[in-house]
Amino acid sequence: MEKLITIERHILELERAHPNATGVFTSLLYDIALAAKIIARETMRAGLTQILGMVGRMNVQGEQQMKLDVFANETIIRMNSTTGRVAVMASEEDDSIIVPPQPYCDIGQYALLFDPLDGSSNIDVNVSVGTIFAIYHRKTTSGPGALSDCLQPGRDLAAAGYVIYGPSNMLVYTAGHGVHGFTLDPSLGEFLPSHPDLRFPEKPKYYSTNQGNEHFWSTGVRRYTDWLQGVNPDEPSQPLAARYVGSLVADFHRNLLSGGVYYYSTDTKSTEGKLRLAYEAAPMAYIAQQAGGYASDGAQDILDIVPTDLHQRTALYIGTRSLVLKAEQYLRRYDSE
Ligand code: FDP
Repeated sequence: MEKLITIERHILELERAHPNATGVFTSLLYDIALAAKIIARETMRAGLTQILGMVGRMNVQGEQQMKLDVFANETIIRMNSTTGRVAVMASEEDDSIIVPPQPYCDIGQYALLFDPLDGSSNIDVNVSVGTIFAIYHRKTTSGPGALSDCLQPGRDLAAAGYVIYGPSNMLVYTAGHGVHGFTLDPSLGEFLPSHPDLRFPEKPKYYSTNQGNEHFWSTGVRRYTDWLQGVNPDEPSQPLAARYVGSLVADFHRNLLSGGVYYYSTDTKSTEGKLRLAYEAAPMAYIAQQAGGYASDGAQDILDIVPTDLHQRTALYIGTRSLVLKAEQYLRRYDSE
């Protein structure tokens, strides 16, 4: 009979496989899972709140209703500020690093980077959104955590994951031993294992991109898209179906389960790309790699890029390995004069 365990037990059991583990890392993942439950609860309420017309007004306690992305951001920060596990944090919502108060910022061993509510424009229309997180060992050896602890290449990640708030809420994470998916059982309030050892399927089904940007794309990106659609006369291929939610977490998750590629290229309108390297592209790239996939900026492995700025943007091609390698091939062939 399959054993029934919670995410906390699962993390603990993985930790037992590492004799030198102190338990700090396990607790940090547990803190994130708890923050995810709180955000999931609020996300579910958000739809209702809007129907009842309360957003932007006072709630029953006389407080202003908080926007969900702000709520998610504050929840994760509060959950991790005084545990003594995190030396420094960085969020999509904050310009600078977030340093926990003394003595916690001194004793913390990890840097936690996150996008509290990715794809947030979807929230107003009741479509899936997500949280992305990245955990690094701190590099600084004493004192409070610093910016340099957050500017590490994805290859050095200790763990990464995402939470998807959708028809059901799921937490998917990797700590370097495969990718594990958990589904929140609302009646128990626990994440239960539902998708052990996730891997991209061999045969992909989908491509996901904002094709409204086509006029701004390079020749390489257009030819690559033709190839994905099976209409490139120079290179016949099996056409893939297009699916685009406009929330990286949701698009990635679907492609992880069904096979496919998500891409947001650089173009004449945004020469840097759109997605953020440190807390969007890098953690998702690590998950992709652990699931047998690949992520590239079109020329190199996302995991090799060392960020120089917290909010640095990048192009991103991510998903089934062969599809991402093909993107690199097309960009090399058509765009690298
Ligand atoms: P959003 O701006 O809504 O937070 O993180 C950036 C992101 O969402 C991705 O999640 C999403 O895939 C992409 O941007 C959507 O961008 P477009 O609206 O330009 O397609």
